[in-house]
Amino acid sequence: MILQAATYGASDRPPRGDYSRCAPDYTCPQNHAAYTAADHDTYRRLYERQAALLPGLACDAFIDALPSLGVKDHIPRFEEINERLFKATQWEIVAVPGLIPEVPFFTLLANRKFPVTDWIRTPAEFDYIVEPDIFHDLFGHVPLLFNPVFADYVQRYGQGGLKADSLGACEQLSRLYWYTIEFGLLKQKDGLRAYGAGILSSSGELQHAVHSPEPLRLPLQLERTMRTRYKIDTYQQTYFVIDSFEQLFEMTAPDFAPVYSQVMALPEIAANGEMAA
Ligand code: HBI
Ligand code: FE
Repeated sequence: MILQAATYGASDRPPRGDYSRCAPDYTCPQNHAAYTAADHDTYRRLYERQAALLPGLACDAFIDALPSLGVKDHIPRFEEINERLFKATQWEIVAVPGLIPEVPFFTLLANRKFPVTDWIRTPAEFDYIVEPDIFHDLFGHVPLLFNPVFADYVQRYGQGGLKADSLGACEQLSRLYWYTIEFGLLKQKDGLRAYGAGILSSSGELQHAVHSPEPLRLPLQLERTMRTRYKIDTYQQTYFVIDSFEQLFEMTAPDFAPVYSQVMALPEIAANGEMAA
């Protein structure tokens, strides 16, 4: 069975994972014995550096939940995280070889299963990697799945994705994913903080997203967000800000079908906020 992997946007590099060994739902076993000492050391160094950058930049909910991720000095076993995660919010993480197509991805989320890439970047890619690896997925995405409100939003997003696919609106919905779950900012009483996994797992973008004067920072608004394109290999030029995770959850309550038709009738907006001509 040839399983084609999804790629973010227009990345033209072949997928890195070994898709030949995953099940039809794209999940595969986490072969923990296959990780090398260098892999474990890369994870330890990434975790150490990133955790030190969080104070004042990551949202409180993330900082509070991070210890639930467990071991820091080597790559964790998914089943150990799942024991805690399932008790907390009935979610579990499943290993995948890397990016997977939209519908299998949405289907896993709709069933409270988060796909976590099972390979880690090479030491040479310590500072930057285009594809999401196990560190991006574990450190960036998994802690907030311990937060009940956020966890319910992610499941609702998956359910919405299956509907979006039937309406041909995957691109519009993937922008919502990109500008919330991957690159979202949250307004706290003590200032702006990151909650998006792409920011939280990046050593450079964390500071940029919260403090740089360059990017546009707009209130999250369904139509505007769904019209705004994104770039996968640069810091974001636009960030969308929410007041609370409850706001995210409530926003996904209505049926998106009318929103999609409204958005598709309007011109797209460039990543830097410029209206397409
Ligand atoms: N696959 N493993 C994995 N992880 C993701 O975050 C992911 C994906 N496939 C598609 C995708 N994200 C985005 O296009 C979502 O907007 C659907
Ligand atoms: Fe991600």
